[in-house]
Amino acid sequence: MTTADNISISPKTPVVKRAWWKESSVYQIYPSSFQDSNGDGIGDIPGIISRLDYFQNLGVDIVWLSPILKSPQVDMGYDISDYYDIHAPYGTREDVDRLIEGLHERGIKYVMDLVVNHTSDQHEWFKQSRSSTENQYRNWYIWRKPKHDAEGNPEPPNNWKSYFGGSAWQLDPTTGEYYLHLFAREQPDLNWENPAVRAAVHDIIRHWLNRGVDGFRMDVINFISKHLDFPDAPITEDSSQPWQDGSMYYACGPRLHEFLGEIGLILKEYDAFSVGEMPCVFDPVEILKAVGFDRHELNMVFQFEIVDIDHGPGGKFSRRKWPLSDLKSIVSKWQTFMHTNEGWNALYLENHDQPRSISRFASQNPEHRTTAGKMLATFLGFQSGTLFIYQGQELGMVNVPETWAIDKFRDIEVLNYWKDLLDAHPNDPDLHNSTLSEIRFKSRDNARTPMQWDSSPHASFTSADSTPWISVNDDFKTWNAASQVTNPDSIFAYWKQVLRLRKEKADIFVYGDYTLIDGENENIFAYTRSFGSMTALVIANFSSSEGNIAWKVPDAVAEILESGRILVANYSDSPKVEAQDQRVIVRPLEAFVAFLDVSAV
Ligand code: ISL
Ligand code: CA
Repeated sequence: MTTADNISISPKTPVVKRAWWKESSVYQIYPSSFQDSNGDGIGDIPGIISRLDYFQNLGVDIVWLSPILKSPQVDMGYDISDYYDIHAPYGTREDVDRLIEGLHERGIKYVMDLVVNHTSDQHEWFKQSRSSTENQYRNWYIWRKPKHDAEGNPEPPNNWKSYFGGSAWQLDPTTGEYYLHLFAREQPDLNWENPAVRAAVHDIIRHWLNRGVDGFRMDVINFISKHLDFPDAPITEDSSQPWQDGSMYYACGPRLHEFLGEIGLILKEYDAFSVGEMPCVFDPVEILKAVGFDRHELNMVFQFEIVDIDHGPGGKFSRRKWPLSDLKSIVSKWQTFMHTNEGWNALYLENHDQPRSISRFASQNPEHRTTAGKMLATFLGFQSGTLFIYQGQELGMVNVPETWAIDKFRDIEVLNYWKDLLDAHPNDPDLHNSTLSEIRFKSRDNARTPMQWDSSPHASFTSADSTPWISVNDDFKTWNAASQVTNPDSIFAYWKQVLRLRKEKADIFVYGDYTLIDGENENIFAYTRSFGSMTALVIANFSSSEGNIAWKVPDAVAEILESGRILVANYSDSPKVEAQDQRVIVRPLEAFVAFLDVSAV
């Protein structure tokens, strides 16, 4: 079957093509929160260099750093003012050279965050652009004339909302026109229609590849091609709000694949790694256009369907209770589709924009926390795709404490949201309290608290007498790397095992196919991976409160449980299989992988 854009959707599974980037696992570092080396309370590149052996010990193949380029840090470096210089508190270009060298010596690749949907408003291009309608950089950004209300006051050209509150358009007094900013007003969107902009981006890509970078994570890369008529968004949210979600007019826009194809040509020359971030798109056919093996655009994409699963009617800071069967449909949809159609998945539950996975998807209750961390590692780590681990996830770090008041938070998204709430509802303490608890649950700052290295002051993220830019989580005395790295029962040790198994059994865990088992069960997520004579059964019990579950083993997998062996398990004794009536007793949050190779029996 062939659809528009020459994407062929295959009715049967082809043999999955091999590639080094499919067999790799990636560790994401948030530079400001990883390791401070000079006592200013901000993580830095020399700090990362001092921890190089940690990555090797864990067993990852690639390290990705969130942005380290020069930036006024309105959005933690996702607002870049110079693509060729390093944010001074993080270090120098020479520090980056040393980092790359140290990683390469250990056989680890370096992936850089490429933020080119927008720049900082302090970038020289934007300063020029805003200075006059005649400036040669004017057309590097997206400028539109105002609309006017009945009194003749200027109004934004359309009703799109910005991700960080208010309209996505900002009136610039110098020329009386509006510019588009899908994120903060200090993050103007670049105009990719302009070939000079694309050439400048290509130069940046080549520059860093030539300097030793092995690939890129591309920030909101599906937003770079907009519908140029800028239509009003339909009213899909609270209709009293003037600003609405315009993503249907800027996500995966008309020229996206032309632009990605141009970038892909450069990446191919260097055999570089690439993962694109693509919010607002849930149709795998859309994403296959970028990640189809022979399309030569991107290796893989971060889609948002799992991490948006608990967004309620009021958006991210409202809750939605989701049944496990929803997660099963989402996972199975992407697993099967990419496998059948020569695409590829990026597997993740955490990153710098998401709350901690144990708090969000399982239970951070102390009695369950270790088991929960291992269960999620099992659930995610044996799926088909390239695996991403976010700093601290390998230690079972959790969300910020319930005691955090709003003054502890640092993220522009949350602070703007809070300010808008206070403006709209100044005298509603109940609403303030309930919102604060949503913020504690979902805020991006949950992922941004400093790495917990050991039980010394500030968890050794920074020196004892300095103040970290954001508070260390209260639980660091118990939950830290020092207590886990040498403990064979730790979450860290478990992740190590998962990573090792993916390597040792790449045929099945990287290239094998995926089948969901018992799709209706609302507690146990079970799937198989298989390749040739091998089958692995992956079981993950998401429930912590149902007690032991006597799981009727489906016929399709009974043999694996009876004759197979356990590769990895999060309870110290083996799973309890009662062979007579084909039941297995699955304990709270229990997870394991059973493996059978019939050619070896
Ligand atoms: O976390 C979000 C807001 O709730 C997401 O919508 C997020 O804004 C989206 O995933 C895009 O994220 C990326 O681009 C942003 C930056 O703030 C994020 O940190 C980055 O990952 C703008 O550059
Ligand atoms: Ca520092």
